Amino acid sequence: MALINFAQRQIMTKIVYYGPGMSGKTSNLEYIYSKVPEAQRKKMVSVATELERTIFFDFFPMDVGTIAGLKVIFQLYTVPGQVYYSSTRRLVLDGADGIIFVADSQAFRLQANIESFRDLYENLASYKVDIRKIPIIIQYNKRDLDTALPVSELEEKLNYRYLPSFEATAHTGEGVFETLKAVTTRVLDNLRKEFDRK
Ligand SMILES: Nc1nc2c(ncn2[C@@H]2O[C@H](COP(=O)(O)OP(=O)(O)OP(=O)(O)O)[C@@H](O)[C@H]2O)c(=O)[nH]1
Ligand SMILES: [Mg+2]
Repeated sequence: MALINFAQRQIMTKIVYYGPGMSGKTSNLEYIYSKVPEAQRKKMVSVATELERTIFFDFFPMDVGTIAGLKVIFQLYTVPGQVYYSSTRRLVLDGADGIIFVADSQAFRLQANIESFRDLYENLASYKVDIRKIPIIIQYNKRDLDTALPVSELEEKLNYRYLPSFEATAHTGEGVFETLKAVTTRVLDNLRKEFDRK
C-alpha cells in the first residue's frame, strides 16, 4: 500500500526482503546500499532489540521518473529470518508493495525455505493481501557454494506458483540489482495502473 505525500510530492513504496534465517537478506541490502550514490538514498536505519535487527533505508532510483508528477521512493526492508521472530516479520510485512523472497540454495536449507514461504503466505493472508496482485520475486541465493542445489530442483520444490526468479550471490553482489529491478518494475506497473483508474 503505497503512501502518497502531496506536500512533498512523493510516493513512498515498501519492498520487503523475506526468507529463512541467514539466507542473505541483509547482504542484499548492504550491497545495494554500498552501490547506490548518496544522492539516491537516505541513511540506513537499524532498529535493534536485544536479540534481533530490522534494517531499512530509502532508495530513490533516478531512472524511474515520476508518476502523476510524484517522485517514487522505495523503502527497502529486511526482516529477521529465524523462526522465532515471527511477530516482527509479520509487522514489517504490513503494507508491503512488493516482496523479494531470498531462498538459501544450500540443500540442507530446503526445508527452512519451504517453511519460510509458508510463513510468508500465512502472514500475507492475515493482512488479506491478494497474493495474485502483490509482486513476489524469488532470489536463489548462495549460488557460489558447492552445496547449492540445482536451480531446476529449487524451482520444482519452491516455485509452484511460477513466480519470476533470479540466481544470486549476494555477498559479491551478483544478481542483487537484477532481483531488485524485477520487483521495482512490477511495483511501478501496479502504481501506474492504480493512478490510471483514478
Ligand atoms: N557463500 C555465500 N554466503 C553468503 C551469500 N549471501 C550471504 N552470505 C553469508 O551468509 C550469512 C548470512 O547472511 P545475512 O545477509 O546476514 O543473512 P540474513 O538473511 O539477513 O539472516 P537473518 O537476518 O538472520 O535472517 C553471512 O555470513 C553472509 O556473508 C552468498 O551468496 N554466498
Ligand atoms: Mg538479516
